[in-house]
Amino acid sequence: MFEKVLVANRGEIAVRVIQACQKLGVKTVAVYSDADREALHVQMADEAYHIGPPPVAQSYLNVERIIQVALESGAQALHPGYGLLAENASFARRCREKGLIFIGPRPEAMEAMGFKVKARRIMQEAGVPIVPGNVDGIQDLEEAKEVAREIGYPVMVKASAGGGGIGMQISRDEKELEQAFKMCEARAKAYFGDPSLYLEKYIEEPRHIEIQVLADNDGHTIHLNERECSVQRRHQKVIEEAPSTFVDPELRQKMGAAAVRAARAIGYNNAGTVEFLVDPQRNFYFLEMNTRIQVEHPVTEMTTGVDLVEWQLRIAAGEPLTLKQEDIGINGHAIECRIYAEDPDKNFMPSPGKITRWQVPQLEGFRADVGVYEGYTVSPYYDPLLAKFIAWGPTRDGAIELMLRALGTTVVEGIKTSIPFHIKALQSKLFREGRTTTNFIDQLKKEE
Ligand code: MV4
Repeated sequence: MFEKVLVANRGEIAVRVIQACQKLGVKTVAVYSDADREALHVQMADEAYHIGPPPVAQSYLNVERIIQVALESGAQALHPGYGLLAENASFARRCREKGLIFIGPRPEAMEAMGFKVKARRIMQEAGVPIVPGNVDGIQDLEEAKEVAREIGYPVMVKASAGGGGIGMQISRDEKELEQAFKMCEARAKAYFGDPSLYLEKYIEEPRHIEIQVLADNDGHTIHLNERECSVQRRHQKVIEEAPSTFVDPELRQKMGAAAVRAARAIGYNNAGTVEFLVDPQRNFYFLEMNTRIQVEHPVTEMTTGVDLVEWQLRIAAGEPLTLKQEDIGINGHAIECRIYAEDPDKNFMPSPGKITRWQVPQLEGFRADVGVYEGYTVSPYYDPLLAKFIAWGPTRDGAIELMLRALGTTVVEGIKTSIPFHIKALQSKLFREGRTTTNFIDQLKKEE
């Protein structure tokens, strides 16, 4: 195992990674910006180094400075967490050049998944179902119209270089396609510096269900079941759970096998997630692969008993994955609520500021992954995720009850949080009945 690891992140995920290192007896190095001098991850690490001013471009994305700190501190490896540098293949390459181990997949695997059309082609060849559409880019509007006629309306125009819903639009007829094409082209160019687009059949009322995978450096690959992540707001996940109420054992087996094929097709190593859209008839389609640890990984940990961050470290250190597919079961049910510094009464407007009171209960089966503390000031510079609440129960109802108890007894003062939204959501008939589709939040408003 490594002696020392640099954690190239901040907030709750930096804390989570530091805890995993502590469990394995690994020393930790934190990095921080001017805005994070008082941050929890800095206090928890064995050493901490200042890397720049608050904007991420000058601090947490400052590749050369972070690598310099890693080398100076004597760290052998670097954990990128999620976001920031986590899916940056050239950063992973730079680490390798400098003799540092990047705790994540090989840069080649990241690159294979970074470009959507390429990823679709690889998946199609590997026998992983993809959304009907084209696997070569589209040259112009005329070609788009042709492809749309073939697959049938409605279609979705997407950016080849894209992700996260940016530069993506539905077209229900040829006239809408003309507008969407122009719009998406401009967005794709602005956001990704690449205007190329492709088309997919539009899947109505889809669910977002993803499969966790683990693979060691020798290609031994397993899946750890699904997470249901359909409850989202503007492509930002809000509540996640495992298992999904929509997935039966047969579908789980099929999706799991497809996810393993996807990982093998790109020679994947370390922890990863294969995202699928699932339609109301339970057809599933590959959407993208996330080549990092994800925010919602704890619901998988709590239902499988597998510590995913620990395995990330072990695999990166060259250990074989000793878990076998038949070792992975599902124990009970887990739900995660993302606690953001946002005001749900003001259209989820960010609510930075000083936390004057922070009291989170300790309950059996309840886990809180926290990045803040009482007296800490939430900076407007970063993602407003304060903490994640994860509740486990032998049944889904049990998990919901425990989460409601935790949310109801948490005291936060000084800033607004998304806690009132979560209480409303978990109490709704819609959520209780497991009707957690991608339009859950709109439907919740109607139910009120
Ligand atoms: C789709 C879709 C319907 N049909 N693709 C949104 C984010 C991006 N990763 C993919 N997304 C979608 N792609 C086809 N062909 C609907 C969505 C979508 C969505 C997907 C998962 C969770 C929430 C969503 C909210 C709006 C749209």
